[in-house]
Amino acid sequence: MKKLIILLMVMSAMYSNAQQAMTNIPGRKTFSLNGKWNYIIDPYETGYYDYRYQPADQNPNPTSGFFLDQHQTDKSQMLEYDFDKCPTLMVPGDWNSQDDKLLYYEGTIWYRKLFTYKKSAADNRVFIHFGAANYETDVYLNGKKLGKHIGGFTPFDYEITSLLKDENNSIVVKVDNKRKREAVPTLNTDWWNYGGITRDVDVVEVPATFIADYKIQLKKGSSAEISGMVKLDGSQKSQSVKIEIPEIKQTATINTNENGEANFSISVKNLSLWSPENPKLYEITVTSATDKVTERIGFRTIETKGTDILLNGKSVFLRGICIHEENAMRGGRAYSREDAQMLLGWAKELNCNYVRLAHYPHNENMARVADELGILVWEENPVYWTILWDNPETYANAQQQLTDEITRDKNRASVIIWSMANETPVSEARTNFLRKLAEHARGLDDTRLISAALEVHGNSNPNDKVVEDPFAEYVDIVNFNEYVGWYDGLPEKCDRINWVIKYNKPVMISEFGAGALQGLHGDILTRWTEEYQEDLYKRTLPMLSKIPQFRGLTPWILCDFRSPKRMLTNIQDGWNRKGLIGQNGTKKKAFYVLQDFYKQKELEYK
Ligand code: GCB
Repeated sequence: MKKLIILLMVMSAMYSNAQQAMTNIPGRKTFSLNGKWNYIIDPYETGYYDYRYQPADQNPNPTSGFFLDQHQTDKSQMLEYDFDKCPTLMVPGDWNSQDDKLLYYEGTIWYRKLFTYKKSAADNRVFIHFGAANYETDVYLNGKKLGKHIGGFTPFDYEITSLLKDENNSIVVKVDNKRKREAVPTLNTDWWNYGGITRDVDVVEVPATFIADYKIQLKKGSSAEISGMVKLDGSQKSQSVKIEIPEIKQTATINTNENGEANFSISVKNLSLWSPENPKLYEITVTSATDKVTERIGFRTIETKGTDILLNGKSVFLRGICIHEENAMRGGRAYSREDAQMLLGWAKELNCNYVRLAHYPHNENMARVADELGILVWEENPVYWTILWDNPETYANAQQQLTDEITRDKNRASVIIWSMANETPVSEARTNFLRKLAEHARGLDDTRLISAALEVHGNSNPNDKVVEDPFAEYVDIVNFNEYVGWYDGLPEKCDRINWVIKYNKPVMISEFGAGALQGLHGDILTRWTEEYQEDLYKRTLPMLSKIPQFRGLTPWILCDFRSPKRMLTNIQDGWNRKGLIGQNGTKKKAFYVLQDFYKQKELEYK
């Protein structure tokens, strides 16, 4: 027992020595550190380990280590690095797409940026906030370690109030994207392992006691009561806090306890509910004696009843598409509002009311733009394929990433589903792992639905497709991936399939698809042609429509995306070609098949 407690303490220190990132960065006073950062490629981690392989930053008075950002002070001094002379990488941005020699790089790169920041009030506090960096990140300010963060897709921040100098601050960040067996995701994925500081970096200034977090959503099962919590951080924890929705003239005033926390509830009448047809957002202000934040939040209910999905009490069909966090035309990670507008704009053009953000938490702009455009969202934890189910550290890491994702996006009306995992092989250890994650997610947020992308199996009848998985008991919506006509026979096989799905729950298809090189034409039996892909879509949609509980789908995938597993010369060339849109932004024929199907579904569910 004692051992277990120590292990849990060590693990929580590993994954959370960055404190819980504060919520609503766009609503704060920020100073952007985006732009050019000097960098050193360090495959042997010479800037970190000495020649006895001892980490320099574990020495209380380190004399070496790139994080010290030293400069030669006299001509005889021996110093083997100099950030001032180094080339630069743009932040945010993966390193792979910025320099040809980094395309396949997996290892450590050191980033350094100099900045001057003056606080606007003496007792204010200052943090440095990272939207994400992939995968392990060590952060240092003025030679002092702020902490280590593990996980490539979630935000983290560190307080820098006491380390900040009046000018010439040096922030050094060591980012290591080496894949590891015990990591989340693990070694094997069908997407590019983009490394680097992939999202925004901001200096954030807040009052000495500030509003660190809040949840403001309709209470589960109600469209007449908004409820949630507020959390303050700082020495003045007990304060009176006001939550206001000026447009409907509603206010709640609450007192935070000695931990800085309080729950609240506001009765509301005639709220205009958020939906794809009416993406209404209300301006909300949270005001304490010392701080004030504003944010636009929408309110909607989402639940399942039997085999139906009810949005604001009305049955919906989720017309979706899978999306990777990638801008195909740049061939790199997507990160900006413009990227989100482009990707979600294409989804809109496809007549989607829903997207699956695969296979990890995407940048914050996605859910914010989805809120504005009226697109429902599935967010996913990077528990993909063959995670180490028995390893407690792997579980702790997965749970931390899920926590951070939920913490960041819990006020987004667009987000309706937390997905635990993708295509994981059934075993007792895996099901326990996913069940624990699902319970954890429900504990943090009981207002949304839980799902996972499951798999399909056969039985003695060659035309039967069976969905049966012990984890299906724990989800609200049964989702599965199927590739009939691509990995499993030819598209004509779709015409013969019988579905065996016993769950009395809504069923959605989280993936199906076929590879096609945009612009390659031929007959419907020729692989990689647009016609093959188009035919597969034409046959798959009626096949899926035979499932009585069919309530939505997210075909694989909106755009072609880079994958080191896809190396067929002159066809794939390092890209997974299952996109409905090619690498240059041109739509393939199947795009229009799905667009028509969604038009009909929209009318059917009006
Ligand atoms: C899948 C995976 C997805 C792959 C896709 C494919 O089942 O979930 O990550 O990219 O198949 O293209 O094979």
